[in-house]
Amino acid sequence: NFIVTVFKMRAPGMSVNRLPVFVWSIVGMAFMVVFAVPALTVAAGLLEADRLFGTAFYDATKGGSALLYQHLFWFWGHPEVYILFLPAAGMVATMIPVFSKRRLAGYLWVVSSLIAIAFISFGVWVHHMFATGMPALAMSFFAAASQIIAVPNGVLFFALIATMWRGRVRFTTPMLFSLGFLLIFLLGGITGVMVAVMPFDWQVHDSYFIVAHFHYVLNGAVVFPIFGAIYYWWPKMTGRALSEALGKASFWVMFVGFNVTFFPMHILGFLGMPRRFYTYPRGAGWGSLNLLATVGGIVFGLGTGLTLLAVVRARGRPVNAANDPWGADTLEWATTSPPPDYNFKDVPVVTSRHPLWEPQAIGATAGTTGRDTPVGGGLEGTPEGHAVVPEDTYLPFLVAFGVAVFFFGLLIKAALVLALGVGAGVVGLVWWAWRTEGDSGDNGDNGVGHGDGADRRNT
Ligand code: HEM
Ligand SMILES: [Cu+2]
Repeated sequence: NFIVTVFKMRAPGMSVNRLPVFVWSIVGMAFMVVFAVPALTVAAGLLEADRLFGTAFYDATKGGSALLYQHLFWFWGHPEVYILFLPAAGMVATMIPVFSKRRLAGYLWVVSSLIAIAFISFGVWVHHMFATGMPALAMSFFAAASQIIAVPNGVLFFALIATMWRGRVRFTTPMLFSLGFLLIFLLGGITGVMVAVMPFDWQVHDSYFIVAHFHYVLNGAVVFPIFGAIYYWWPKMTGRALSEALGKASFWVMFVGFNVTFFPMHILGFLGMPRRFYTYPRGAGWGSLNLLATVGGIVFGLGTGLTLLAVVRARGRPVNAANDPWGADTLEWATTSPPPDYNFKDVPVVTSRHPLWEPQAIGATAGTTGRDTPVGGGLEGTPEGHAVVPEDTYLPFLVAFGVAVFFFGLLIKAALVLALGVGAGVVGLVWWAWRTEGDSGDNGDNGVGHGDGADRRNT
């Protein structure tokens, strides 16, 4: 969906070098999902076969290999962490320029780095298996690739710092969360490069050091940007701004709580505390740091609670957010807050990477009608025609529900439940495909820009 939308349904003039960085990050993420998730599907499929049909893909006693499972799992698992990270980086690279009142420094470099990260992250999965006793030479390639990924990350970092350096920074809530991202991801990235070094990893593997690493990257580099993005886009999504006072308080409480919780875990790892145990022996010397982490966890929870409070309080407010409350540059801020279902009555014509900072840069095509939308792509975003977007439907939910029931049936080994799941899934899928086919009709190849939309209306 994301890939087709970005490749084929861009506004006229939205050439690839004018695409917002956030959109680039979504494209990178979507391609990674396409290539990474099949490995997980296969891993789960073979596991099910071992469980149900007595095959022995993973059972070493019958000639299988447990390592095969790890390879398949981490071939998905490592790209997955960057699947989470890429959109978050895109959010930060969107917000920092807006609150620095300056174009993103090195747009081309940032976009190339995001794409490079997407590629490289498929060549590092064995760094999760350094302790499995594979040949050191084989593993060293993966160690090198893991360290190389710090290069595009560094480019991203310096571009963001340069943007702030040359700009006038406004410390709004989204900006604070973005700065929190920079600080926390820096530490998480450094511990990442540390564990990418095999001899170091052998010391800390499966210890709390790893728990510290992945919370610094996941929480710092994904959760903080998402919180910032909630404050940033909430007025656009709902027409109601969130309280800046609560937002800033939420940030500071979360930031302090986060570090108090997870920083001590680095030290606990060095002290030898293993991960994946719910308890530890009295007298191991880990007590006070764990107590500190517990207190920090409560503080962090309170901090997220402040954002929840901001969201609840905003619900009672009138819908009066301005179209572009932050003075941002990208197109979503050109329409009303919240946008109408169709986003724009007249699809904008784009002539700049920062259309709202150069108002003369927005033109408008003829209005579209009904569920009709222009189709355009290629490098230049050239209009090619138009397409009719299908009506909203709950059918994908039915398909997902069927799939979930199917897997539940496998889990409890109940054939009837399994069959019901397949039934619901297949019915949903066929029905969905059928009506999508009917919706688009055969008028997808008419030209665009006729002005009078009647000839393009879906009847
Ligand atoms: C500078 C880039 C990074 C490098 C070099 C790196 C390296 C590593 C290595 C070598 C491990 C395995 C440690 C072990 O189990 O002994 C690991 C674990 C992990 N990393 Fe990273 N990492 C990086 C960035 C990230 C990011 C951005 C995320 C998420 C957004 C992430 C999430 C995780 C997670 C969840 C684990 C633990 C997996 C498990 O349960 O065993 N890492 N990382
Ligand atoms: Cu990894």
